[in-house]
Amino acid sequence: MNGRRQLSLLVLGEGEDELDRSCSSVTWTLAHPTALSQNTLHTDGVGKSSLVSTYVSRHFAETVGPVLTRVFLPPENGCTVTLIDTRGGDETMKNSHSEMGCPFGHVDSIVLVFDASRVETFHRMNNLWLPLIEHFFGGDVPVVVAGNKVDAAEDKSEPHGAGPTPGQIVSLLKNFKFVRQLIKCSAKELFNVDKVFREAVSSVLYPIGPIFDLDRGKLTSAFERALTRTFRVFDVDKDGLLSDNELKAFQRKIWGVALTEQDIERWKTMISAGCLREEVMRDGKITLRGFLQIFDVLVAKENKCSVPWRVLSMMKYDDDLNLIPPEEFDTEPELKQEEVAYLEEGFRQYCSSGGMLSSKDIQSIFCVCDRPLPPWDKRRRGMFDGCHSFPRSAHQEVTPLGTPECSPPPSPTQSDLGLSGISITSSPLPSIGTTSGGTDSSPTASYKGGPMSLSSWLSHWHMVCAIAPTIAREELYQVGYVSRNLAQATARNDPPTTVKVLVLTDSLEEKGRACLLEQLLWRLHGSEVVQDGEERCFGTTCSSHEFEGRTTFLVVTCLDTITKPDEVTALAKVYDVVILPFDDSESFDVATQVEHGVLTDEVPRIFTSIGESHETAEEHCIRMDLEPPLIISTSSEGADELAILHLIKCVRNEREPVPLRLTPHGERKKRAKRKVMFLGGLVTAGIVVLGLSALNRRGSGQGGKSVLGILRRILPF
Ligand SMILES: Nc1nc2c(ncn2[C@@H]2O[C@H](COP(=O)(O)OP(=O)(O)OP(=O)(O)O)[C@@H](O)[C@H]2O)c(=O)[nH]1
Ligand SMILES: [Mg+2]
Repeated sequence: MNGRRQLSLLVLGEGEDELDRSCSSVTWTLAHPTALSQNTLHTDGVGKSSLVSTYVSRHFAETVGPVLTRVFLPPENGCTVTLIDTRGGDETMKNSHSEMGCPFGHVDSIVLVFDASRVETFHRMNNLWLPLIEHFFGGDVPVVVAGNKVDAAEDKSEPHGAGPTPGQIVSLLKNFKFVRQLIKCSAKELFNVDKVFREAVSSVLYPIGPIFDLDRGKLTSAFERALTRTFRVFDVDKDGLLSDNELKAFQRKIWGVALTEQDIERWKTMISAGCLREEVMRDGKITLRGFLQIFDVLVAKENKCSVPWRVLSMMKYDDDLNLIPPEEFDTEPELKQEEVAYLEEGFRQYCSSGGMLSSKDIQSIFCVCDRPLPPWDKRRRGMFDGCHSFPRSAHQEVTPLGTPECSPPPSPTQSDLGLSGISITSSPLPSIGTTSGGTDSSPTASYKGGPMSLSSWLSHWHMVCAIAPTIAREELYQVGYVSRNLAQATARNDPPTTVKVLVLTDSLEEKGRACLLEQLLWRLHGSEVVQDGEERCFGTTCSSHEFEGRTTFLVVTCLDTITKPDEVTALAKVYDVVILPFDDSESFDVATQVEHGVLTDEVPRIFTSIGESHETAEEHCIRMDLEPPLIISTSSEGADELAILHLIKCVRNEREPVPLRLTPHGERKKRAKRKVMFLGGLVTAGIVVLGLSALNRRGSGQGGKSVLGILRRILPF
């Protein structure tokens, strides 16, 4: 619903004697030629003042002043209304120029009155008043046409009284799209007077423009998008249809009341009434097309714009039909079970062939978003500005290890890896407010990636969530996911399904390390990378791996230059393990500098070398009570998989029979902690024993059962 709270309604139309002197007074230029009738002898006004007066006083007065002063109506639904009566269409308006603005000040809506008993007033409205309004307001202000004095018109013997024919009315509505309604009324008989003003207010509060394209005669694409998302939210069983129960849930959410069986039948009849070529019902359930059809009928045929706006408001859309995100999203850099389940369901619902999502399927999933492209599409890279990384595999396939049937992703080009992606935020978890649009993210942009397997689909989401949790959640929300806050989704004792690895190095030139990074980032995914010593190696990828009967998503983010150590320190805490790569003693020095300069003691880390081990590194790890360096062989078959398994084990540390040592002096600290706990326990036990013996002494003096005596019987001392 439009957020306006103070509305001004202008009441316009012919006045007394107007027709006789009108021609000479029209001096302004109009886009439409004026053909003015001069043959009438009527002198009465069309009843503007009478309408206002009757509406306010609920009584028809035979005589009213020529022009009423501004009428301020008491607030209704939090909205105040001012009625502005005018005299005989007012010379001021006719003699004004549009550049000077409307002579009556700001106007939200216009009630244009004609006399239904005098057809010439209708023609004059058509030829003079409506072009004049268009000239002044450019079609931006909605107009409700009131055909007053129907009581007098009905006295006449003509088929339509003396008023306009239906054909003339249709042509008026066609020519002037800003005319929202034509209502027959009578101030004298208090017939439809309320309706005239109510509709004039509604036309402002529930504007038709954003939801219905009057030129094309169909719902706007923005409104269809919003409705499609709404349909998805209520299609709980994800069969692409709305069952009666789902329809009831929709009704309850929007209007807070339950639907009756008759209501449902009425809706279904309404849907089937339209002669559409597309399927509107299937197995007694409503298809998306059918759902859209309901709103088409409501707006185009029943002129009930308040219903669509109610739906939009309840579904959290603003006046421009942008989805308003909730105050805050979850910042957990790992997808919840509930979210993963939703994505899996979505995959199954949309994959059209062979268990893979085609680019068209992906486009269908994202068609409800403002920008119908997945967040990893490189054209949306701008949204990751301010995040610590952007998806390295943007616009490419991420192929799970060991599935050679999928073609390898193309090598990233230099332009894919613009420097903007590595900007490091002051906060490790970016907020939505910092995002900005990508370069080419127009709503018509089509997605070219795919086909995508289920694990690849999930990998992409895990990756986006690891880089920017709030962005991932906002995208999920946009495609129709609404968190049900299931308790089990948050309570998780299971091992994590996502393993987040941060690779840190502080040198660009070293080929060995660059190669190692490429190993981790790309060879893990079975892709060939053209090695270039100059190439920057940063970004984030994700791949899925079967481990101990569970799918684990490995998210690898690589930062190969550390310009803001404080920020990297904060970032490292979000990751499960940090990899410090090296390949000789010199690069090992760099790795230890990174370790000391950036990592705090509680951050798990592992030194990783290519090819062979190095003595200094091993000594360092022993001294720090860390795992020995992880060696990744570039030549031996299956080395990558071993490295991955090792990384996964690192994160599931607590599950290993012998825990891996990933934090410096972790074991020593644990032993010290145990010792403190043991000593603490001893001291506590001593205090308890002393206390009890004191009690015992007192108790035995009184002849009662001593506490120590009882304890002695239970405990073996
Ligand atoms: N029969 C009938 N007469 C009406 C009705 N409404 C107004 N009239 C009469 O029409 C005449 C003009 O009404 P006004 O309200 O003064 O018209 P107006 O449009 O304000 O005219 P100006 O102030 O001169 O611009 C009066 O004699 C009213 O009594 C109606 O619904 N039915
Ligand atoms: Mg008047």
